[in-house]
Amino acid sequence: MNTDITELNSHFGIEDQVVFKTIHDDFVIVEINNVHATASIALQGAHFMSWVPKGEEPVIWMSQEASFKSGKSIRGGIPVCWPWFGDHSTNSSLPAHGFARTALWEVIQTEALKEDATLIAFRLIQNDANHDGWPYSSELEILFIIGESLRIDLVTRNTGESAFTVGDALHTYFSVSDVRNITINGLEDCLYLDKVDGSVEKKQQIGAVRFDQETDRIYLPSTDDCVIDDPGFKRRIRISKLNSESTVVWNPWIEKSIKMGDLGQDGYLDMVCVESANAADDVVLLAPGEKHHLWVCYSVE
Ligand code: TA6
Repeated sequence: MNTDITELNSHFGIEDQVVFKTIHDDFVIVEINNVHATASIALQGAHFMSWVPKGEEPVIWMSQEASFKSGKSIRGGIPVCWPWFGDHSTNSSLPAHGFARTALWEVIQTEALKEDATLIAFRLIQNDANHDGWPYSSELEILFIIGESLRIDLVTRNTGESAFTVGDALHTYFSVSDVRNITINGLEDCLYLDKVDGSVEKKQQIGAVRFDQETDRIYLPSTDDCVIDDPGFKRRIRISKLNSESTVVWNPWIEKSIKMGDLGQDGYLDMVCVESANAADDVVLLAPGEKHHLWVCYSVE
């Protein structure tokens, strides 16, 4: 696996636009800088960590207490949940949200696009360690286009001889002025599983989603754009998606934040997760040779 900074920069670097470096001693990241925005992505998990459109507040939230240690998930950014969402269906000792977000990925492409945007793509490095709970032949790639918007394409391929069912999500932490003062539109009347009270009966969303307590919901089916309306930052963040019928909305609130310990002092006030997923009944069956694209576009209005 190529983590040599010099080699990465010589093969994939683009002068002043795509630069690889290490942080916290040995954590390899890539920094992107173009006319539209700056961004940063860790090689571990192909974990998108920051996106700051020029002249905007950061759109993606990163915890002040996030740790950048090999094999440990990063609190914030856009964790890639794959090949399952939440707990593994039969073996709860396996990592929640799968292994992709803590595994090493390799860079496969970088390109300066004509609309002054930057493309960068990664592939998950499959190895024996990855096969605990996932005895299948598969390939996972992710492509980011950082421009006026942020476009992401998570592509799962079945490269084996047997069908498999895959769950995934872009577990995106959005930065907000104060979660108590925002609303999420686009989920009105949708049914949802409420994980806070054990997801027994489906509930129905009445009006926009507001936050005054721990919120952990899987809206299903939900295919419309979601819009985070944030009067404090005087902006709206639009979340468009394709090939996903489940949307997860999460804020840990006070007690859970304290238990989790890595959201920072009152960090829960500054973030909300709106996750475009294939979760619960929305998991995807792939026959040999088939592929699935989970696609999102984030834009600021
Ligand atoms: O997507 C919401 C959720 O499943 C919550 O239940 C909470 O566990 C959150 O993900 C964070 O999970 P993590 O494994 O990153 O701590």
